[in-house]
Amino acid sequence: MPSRREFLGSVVAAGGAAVVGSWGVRAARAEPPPGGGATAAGGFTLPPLPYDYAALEPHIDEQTMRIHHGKHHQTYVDKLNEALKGHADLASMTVEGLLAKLDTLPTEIRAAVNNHGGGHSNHSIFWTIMGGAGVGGGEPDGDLASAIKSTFASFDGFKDSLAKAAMGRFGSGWAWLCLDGDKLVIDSRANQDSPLVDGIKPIVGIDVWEHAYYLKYQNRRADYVTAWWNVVNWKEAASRFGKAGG
Ligand code: MN3
Repeated sequence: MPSRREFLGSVVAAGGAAVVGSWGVRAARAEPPPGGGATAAGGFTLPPLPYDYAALEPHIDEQTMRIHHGKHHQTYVDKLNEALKGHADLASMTVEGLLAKLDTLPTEIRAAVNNHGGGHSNHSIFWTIMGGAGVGGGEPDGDLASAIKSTFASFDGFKDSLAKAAMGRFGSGWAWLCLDGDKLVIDSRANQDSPLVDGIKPIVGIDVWEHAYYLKYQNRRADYVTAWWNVVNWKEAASRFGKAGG
């Protein structure tokens, strides 16, 4: 049994084996049907949370985590699977692969993959780049720290830039630190739009949909953003940065 962290980001389809890709989330191939051929559609599953629902307390409350992971993220997974019914070739791809070729997908499923595939990918990243006491908070070190410093002048400068993007996102969306080519950038998008659609690789990011904070913070998004820095898992962020080629 792999550790929870190793297991994270892998997705197991019924009858399939866990597959861990460098970019995380993929639908494992189910056993081919007798006679071979197409794999079953609907292989995306909710990745387990790599910590307890209460682990991010007091910064992110247990009830929010239960609903956010168990209901909201599950719904993105379910609707992604539903959209891919009848598209077994696409259902066997990784969600990152689907997002990367969004503009070539059949027009009738493009919006659903953008919304629900984006939601699945964004949240799968989000759970991994947070952690509770002893894991979350502090500052990065190593190559990621150097890159942040050279891009934003200082860690505080970076925090200000990301927080501004998070606060400036009108309505629902995300603010990310991403790798665009070999450059770190701040990227903010509406709804569940993923930077991966443009070939930009998310490193760490904050969900600013109200469902991410409303129970505890109500309309006080700024308080949630401030608290979120206490749960950022910089070790995981550094790992993502390395895998992204940073
Ligand atoms: Mn969310």
